[in-house]
Amino acid sequence: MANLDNLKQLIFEQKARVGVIGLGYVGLPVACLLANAGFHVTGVDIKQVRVDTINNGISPIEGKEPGLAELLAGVVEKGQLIASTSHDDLTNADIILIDVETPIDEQHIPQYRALKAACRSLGEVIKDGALIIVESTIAPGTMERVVRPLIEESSGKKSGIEFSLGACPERVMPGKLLANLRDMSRVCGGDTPAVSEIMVKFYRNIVEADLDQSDLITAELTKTAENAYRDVNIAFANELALICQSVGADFLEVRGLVNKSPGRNVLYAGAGVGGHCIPKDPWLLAYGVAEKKMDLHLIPAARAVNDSMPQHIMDLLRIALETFDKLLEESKIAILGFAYLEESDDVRNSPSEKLLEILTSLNVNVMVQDPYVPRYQNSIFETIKNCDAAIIMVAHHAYQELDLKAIKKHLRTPILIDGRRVVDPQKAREAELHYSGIGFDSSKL
Ligand code: SAJ
Repeated sequence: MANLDNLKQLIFEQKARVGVIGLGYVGLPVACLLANAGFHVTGVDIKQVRVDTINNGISPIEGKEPGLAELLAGVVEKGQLIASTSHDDLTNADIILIDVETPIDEQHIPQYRALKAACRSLGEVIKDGALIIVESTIAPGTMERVVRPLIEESSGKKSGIEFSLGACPERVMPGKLLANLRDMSRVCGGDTPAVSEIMVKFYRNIVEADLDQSDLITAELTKTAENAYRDVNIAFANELALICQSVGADFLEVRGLVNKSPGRNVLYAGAGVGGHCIPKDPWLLAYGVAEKKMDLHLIPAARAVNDSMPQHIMDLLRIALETFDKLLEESKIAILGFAYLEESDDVRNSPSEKLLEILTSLNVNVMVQDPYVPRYQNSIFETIKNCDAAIIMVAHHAYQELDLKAIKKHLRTPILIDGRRVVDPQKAREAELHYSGIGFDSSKL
């Protein structure tokens, strides 16, 4: 059994030397917070430019991250945080966090290239007694099937004896990285109860919220399940919206009335589900149980519903164009909103990207506008000028107070498709726009 007393003392005295592999939007903030708490932190990343930027005291993270740039400059200045491209700089590390990407491929299979490379490189340099904690979101069972064997193989050491393992999935959202790290509870999944106890002591230096002790599989399951849960709930809202649309009801009215019933909380239907977590984590969860030959139904079905929403936007567009005897192929279409989330510049897995792909594949002339995405920051009116439809794909504030009369004047054909239900259908009608929205039957206007 690993002797954890020494590690416990080092953590208590804040003398434990910390390593963080992967200095992205998760690894870098956690490295800065731990350095600021008093630990000496060595961050390792494969990108030399990113390492150099950090060692110059500058944050390479895009987008607004309150407090991160100042925090990073301070800990680098004090020599508490050093970045490197070499895992050799982790030979003295007592605790190493792994924060690398864990994407899925087209067949929804996890791509662990970065994770495996980190485990192999780390294994070659770790010292006896090191604690390795994976913070990346991984499929249940990955610690057993991938992390443990790779580190044992590359280090020649025995886990639980010469090194310890933990899983502590991150719960951060772009734009609130430091706040989330401090304020969101975390599961400290240890290989043994003694390890999870040490993890709590370690994370208490930066986390003010609950730190829940558990084991490896529970930590892996919790993170993937919490995002699968959200995906299924969004899919329910989307399917209910399509039901409302088909029978002539308004989804927003039905949603409000359903949510008056105790214990109900129908989310918002929309043009689709994007981002770096929700579209991926349900597949990580499913992959984790694939070898158990469990037939999952709800989780894959929810993914299919959410992935189909851009096609429903296409259906609304075709119906609206037919009303004006317009052929899609001869039309010019404006997409308003390209980020995956309102008030964000993050475009990962954006439903707008899917819609753009569909329209482009049909040789439709498409214009795009998004106040937060640099390449699409032209004005709304420039974008929609002489277009045959304007499609709202993201609930940016800029689209919630549109001058509908001016919109109508700039469009060649007065069609407004509301993928996030941010425009009042009556006001659209008063502005003589043909309004269609997800979960709304425009024939009712
Ligand atoms: N969406 C809907 N309807 C909804 C809510 C979201 O269509 O009712 C869409 C959004 O437009 C977006 C996608 O789903 O395209 C994801 O939105 P999100 O609000 O879930 O935001 P994310 O992707 O940043 O999710 C993160 C997750 N946090 C972490 O992984 C740490 C998720 O677990 C959180 O629940 C979510 O933030 C949150 O609550 O803000």
